[in-house]
This record gives sequence, C-alpha cells and structure tokens, in this order.
Amino acid sequence: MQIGIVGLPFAGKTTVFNAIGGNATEQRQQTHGLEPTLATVDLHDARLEALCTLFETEQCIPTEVQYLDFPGAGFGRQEKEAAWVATLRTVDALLIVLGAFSEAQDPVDEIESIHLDLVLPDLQIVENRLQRLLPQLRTAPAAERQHLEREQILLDRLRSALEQGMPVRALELTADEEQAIRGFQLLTMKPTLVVLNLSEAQWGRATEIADRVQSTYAHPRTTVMGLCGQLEMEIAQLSPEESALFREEMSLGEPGAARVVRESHTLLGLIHFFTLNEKEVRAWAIPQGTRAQDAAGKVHTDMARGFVRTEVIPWEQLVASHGYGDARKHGLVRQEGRDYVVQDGDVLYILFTR
Ligand SMILES: Nc1nc2c(ncn2[C@@H]2O[C@H](COP(=O)(O)OP(=O)(O)OP(=O)(O)O)[C@@H](O)[C@H]2O)c(=O)[nH]1
Ligand SMILES: [Mg+2]
Repeated sequence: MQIGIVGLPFAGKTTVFNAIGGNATEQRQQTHGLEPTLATVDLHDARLEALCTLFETEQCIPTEVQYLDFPGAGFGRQEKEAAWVATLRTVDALLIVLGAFSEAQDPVDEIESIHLDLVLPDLQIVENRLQRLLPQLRTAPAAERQHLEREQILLDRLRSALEQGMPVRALELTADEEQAIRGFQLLTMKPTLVVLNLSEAQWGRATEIADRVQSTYAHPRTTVMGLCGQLEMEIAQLSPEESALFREEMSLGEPGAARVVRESHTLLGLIHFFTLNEKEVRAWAIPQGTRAQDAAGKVHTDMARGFVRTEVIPWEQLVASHGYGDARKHGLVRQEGRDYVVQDGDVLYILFTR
C-alpha cells in the first residue's frame, strides 16, 4: 500500500515524512532531489505484540505502509511536475500536509489551494476522455453505442462535480460506475488523510483547527488530524526509552507516526488478521468484507487454491486463554469455510491441500 504526501511548498511535507519514519535527506542525496522519496513504515499493533509475547516466536512481522514524499514546490502546475502527477496517480491514498506552525500560514487557504491542484488534473482527464468519446459515439454500432452513452453520462456528472470544486469521492457512485472510472486513477477519488502540521504552541488547539478545516473540507473518505511535525521528527530520533519519557512529560499522547499509519489503514477500509507458526506471528491487512479463501490467498496463492477450511479465534480470546490448549478446551476455536468473512483481529490457522 502506497500513500503520496502532497502539500504547498514549505508546508512541512518532508518534516512529516521524517516524523513518520522516513529519512528524506539521506535518500534525496541519492536521487539528486528529483524523485519522490520512499519510506516503509511498520504499523504498530498492540494485538500483534500481545500475540508475539504469548507465543515467544523468533519473529514478529507487522504490516507496513509506504509513504512517498514529493519534493520541491507543489505539483501539477509546471511541466516538469507532470511526471509527479503521473506517479501520484498510482498511489492508494493521499496525505495532504497543511502548514499550521507559523502565523503566516492559514490551513483553510492551504486546503483550498491544494484541492484545486488535485481537481484540475482530474478535470483535464475527464474532459479529454469526453472529447475522444464524441467521434466514437457517431460511428459506433448500436450495441456499443449504448455502452459509450452510459460512459458519457457518467463523465458529464464527474465534470460538473469537478467544475464545482467537488472531489470525485464525494459523488455517490455505484460499484459498476467506480469500476468504469478506476482506470483514470483520479486524484480526488483517493481516500485522503489531511495532516495539520502544528507547532508545539498550537498543539493545544489541534481539535479546534482540525474542526475549522473539516468544516470547509467535509467529504467522504477524508480524515483530518493534527501532528507536531517538527517535534515528532526530533522525537523519532531519540531512543525508545527517551522518547517515551519525553512524550509523557509533554502530554503528547500516542506517537504521531503510529496515529498516521493507523488512520491510513482505517481510511483505506483495511482490517487485520493474524497467522502464526513455530517461527513467526504475522499481521496481514485486507479490505473489510474479505472472504477466508481470499484472505488465505494473501498469505500464499497455494493456500487459496487448496483451501479446505480455517480455524478462527479472536486474538483477545486466544491471549486470555494463554494459548490454543485452553482455548480449544473451552470451545473458542471455530471451524470456518471459504465464505467466512474475516473479522478484524481474527487469528487464522488455515488448512489447505497442496
Ligand atoms: N517551527 C516549525 N518549523 C517547521 C515545522 N515543520 C516544518 N518546519 C520548517 O519549515 C520548513 C519547510 O519544511 P519542509 O518539511 O522541508 O517542507 P516541505 O513541504 O517538505 O517543503 P518542500 O519540499 O520544499 O515543498 C523547514 O525549514 C522546516 O524546518 C514545524 O512543525 N514547526
Ligand atoms: Mg520537502
């Protein structure tokens, strides 16, 4: 899963990226500052940690998210930046950084400006496609024409929404309609996490400022959260003991990186299940509503192909039972078939034939 970090120049994109766990300076030196830099960040999951402690396995493997930090001054407005938009189209979600650490910044202005930067390239794609549709409509055989006409109606809807400054994710689209436009990789279709980059002085006002942004930017699949970018970046460089102490003294709460990664998962509608063997306990991310057989395929294609059934127990029941022995004795381990819908926190033991 990849998330692209965008924002106005000097909003603190790189600072937030470093706070999440990247090391932009190091990577950027290698690419001469032209490419977006990539950070792979583990999702801290207390449930996984509890399972690892219980089973004392050699390895404990969390799920991860990749963040792309785009360099320099914004995107989309200059020719050389068109390449960034192309890269940005391939990510699963956006993280918009709004500067809120100095008097000169107004996060509400910033979100409006960035939003426009995202709307315009989308509008261009929709208009281009509409233009190409017209001659096709004239010459297409009747059967195909119906299909094209439906696409035209849909694209007209997208165009008028975008022209009014609405993101595509604010439209109520059917699954078929979403499928029809998936290939366009529209930027305003992507789930969006808005991060307010606050100064320490503003931290106490995080909720108030977030509400203000939310009131002008209330859309589906959009989350607004606050973060002390600079401070979190500095803390990220301390030892775990030092940083825990520091966080407590400053009443900073849960580490910013963990919050960002978790919000990213939630925004994408991902849930987690766990698998374990003698060597490792491992977390997996899947979309909500995934069937057991498809979840098995995430672990290994052989497991999906030869899927027989799966043993299921919620992680907290397994931990409370101190392992499978007692859990089985109390009948807590269920047997489920291929169509079982995997729940967040399930521990699966998948039985399959080779
Ligand atoms: N005081 C304070 N300064 C910050 C904070 N976040 C960023 N800065 C400063 O703002 C400047 C820009 O930060 P960057 O993180 O490089 O911003 P950016 O969005 O990556 O900038 P570009 O990539 O050049 O568009 C730097 O000098 C940072 O030190 C913050 O939370 N507090
Ligand atoms: Mg930067």
